[in-house]
Amino acid sequence: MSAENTSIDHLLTENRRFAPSAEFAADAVAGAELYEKAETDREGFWADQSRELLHWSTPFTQVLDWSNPPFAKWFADGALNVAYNCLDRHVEAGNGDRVALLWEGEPGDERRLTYAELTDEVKRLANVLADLGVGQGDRVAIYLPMIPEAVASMLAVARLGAVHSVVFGGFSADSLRARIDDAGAKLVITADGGWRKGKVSPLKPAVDQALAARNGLGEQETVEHVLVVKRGENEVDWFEGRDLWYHDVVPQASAEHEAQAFEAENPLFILYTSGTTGKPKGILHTSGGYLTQAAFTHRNVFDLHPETDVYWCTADIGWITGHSYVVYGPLANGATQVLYEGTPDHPEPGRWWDVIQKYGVTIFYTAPTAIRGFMKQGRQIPQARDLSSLRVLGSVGEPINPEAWVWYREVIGAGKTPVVDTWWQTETGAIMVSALPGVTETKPGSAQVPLPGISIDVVTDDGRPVGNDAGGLLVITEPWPSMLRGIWGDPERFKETYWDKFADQGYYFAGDGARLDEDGDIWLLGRVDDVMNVSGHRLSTAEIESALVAHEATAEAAVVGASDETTGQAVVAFVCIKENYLRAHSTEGLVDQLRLWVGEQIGAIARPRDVYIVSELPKTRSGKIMRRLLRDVAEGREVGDTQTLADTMVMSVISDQVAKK
Ligand code: 6R9
Repeated sequence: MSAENTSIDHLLTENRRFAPSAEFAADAVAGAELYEKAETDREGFWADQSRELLHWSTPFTQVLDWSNPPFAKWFADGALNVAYNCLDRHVEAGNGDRVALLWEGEPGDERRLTYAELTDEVKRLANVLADLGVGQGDRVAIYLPMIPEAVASMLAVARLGAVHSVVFGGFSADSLRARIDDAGAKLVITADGGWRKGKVSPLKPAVDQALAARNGLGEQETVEHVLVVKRGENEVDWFEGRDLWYHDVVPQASAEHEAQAFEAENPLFILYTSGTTGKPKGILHTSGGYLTQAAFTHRNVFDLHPETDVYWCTADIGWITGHSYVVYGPLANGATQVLYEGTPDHPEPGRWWDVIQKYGVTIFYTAPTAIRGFMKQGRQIPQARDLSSLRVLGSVGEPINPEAWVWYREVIGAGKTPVVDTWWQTETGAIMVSALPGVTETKPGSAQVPLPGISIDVVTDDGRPVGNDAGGLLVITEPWPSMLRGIWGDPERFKETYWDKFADQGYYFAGDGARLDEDGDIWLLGRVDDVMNVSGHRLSTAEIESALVAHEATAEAAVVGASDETTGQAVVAFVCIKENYLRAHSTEGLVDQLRLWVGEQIGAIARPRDVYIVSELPKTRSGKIMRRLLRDVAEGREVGDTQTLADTMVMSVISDQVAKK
């Protein structure tokens, strides 16, 4: 990155600071001594955490084996059972009556499962799976809505030492087929359908299609059985001999099942990342290191007090956040959590706030895109609910602009809850960069500091540290317990994608741009492919979006670099306007106002060439804005593949709105 990279300084002029209250700090799980301990002996620190947080059937004596980089082994001579750690041991410790899952279906139905009940369910299901031939190392695909059986399925597979591959319920039959084939899954666990936006969205038909011969592929060959949960009550086709109803086999199965210990590096799951190009990558995670870091981060970043907290992470189990912070972290820590099936705005925009009020949620973890969506609807909606139970708020998935961060704290957190912005990836398995809520003085918009035991730097393209007050590429400089162990079936691609770029230094390349401020705090600037170059100046999409969103009219903004004959790239912005603003103002002249505003906020170089006012932005099902598609519109090209969009219609609406201008 160039030294005259001054334009992104704008983000860093954010100077609001929020220190933890003395009251919060006094009762906080994590104190500053964690950093000192990790600093003195990094591996010893992780070994201590692992011993403290987990039950090892065979204690480990080795911590990290990095003799064959980039293939790491953690705690390799130890053995444990992941499901036992998430379930049985809490029951054995006398906490069987503690609620594990406070489940709410979208139509308003409810189920509460205690640790004892969830353990029982998982043991029965493990017996059923074992009878169907699932054993250590076998792959099981899970394609389910957000229902308790989804959590139970992941844990039952883990209990047998088998490997799950959860496929998000919004993915098509083709994507499901590709993932089942790549992993060579033996069994699929699905449901007839689940509730979304007030109606049943079918799942089983997509499984049937995925397994059938079509699109030039023969019949799928590795799947022997499909286990089907009844949820949507929709009609489904049935294949005798292959398909089984969950309710016909699981309640009848024995609830006796002794968990066998597996070695620490036994594979736990494969999770496919929605790759920007090409074939999805099957990110592989293993057991002991993954569970250690998932449990450690969940406990310390969210200040979990398992006896009293009610935790809610809104992520679907189809994403890494659902794996680490709905299933493994919270359950390993014996937390009580909300599991919600549906969409945030059904039957009306305040549904999430109703859920928080109803269950007295104390810790809430969601994505910036959701927060900006709520900002767009206006603060009256959350303010009509009692959210006073909340005491920690978390953010994940993309950079959170300071305006959204402050709104989150002020409106949702009553101006007093700590907000933790957590940076991590499917590949890292668990949170890597975040404030600790009882320790860190927080800065809106900055993910801030590596967690204890994690080594991060920001470097130039050739791997030299940029130092404070400069931008570059985010790298992880030392192996960490929950790191990916590879890409399923493709060790070469694993090396190429993450390790080749900084092979000399042995750094992991995350693919994110970042900047260190004068205190050395980390500001994430988006994927490096989202960094624009305008007249030789580097501009961050995140920075300009942040400026746009700071304008009173703007609810949400996406910025792309469109190729431009004279300047190389030009800034093109797509903005959604707040409903409240539209009620009171016309949009006449607003485009020019916004252009000037950005110029004022950042500098003339950042002023967008074009600003388009649109009603919605194209997002993936995990809520990431698909800038690639907006770039197509901005450059006047035919819009590319929209398959991974949550709403595939949105691009034709945007193209029309842009054409009308
Ligand atoms: C957990 C998750 C990973 C990518 C990552 C980065 C972006 C995630 C972020 C963030 C800025 C944060 N990202 N958290 N950027 N601040 N707090 O989202 O995993 O779906 O694999 O995405 O998301 O660009 O590289 P995944």
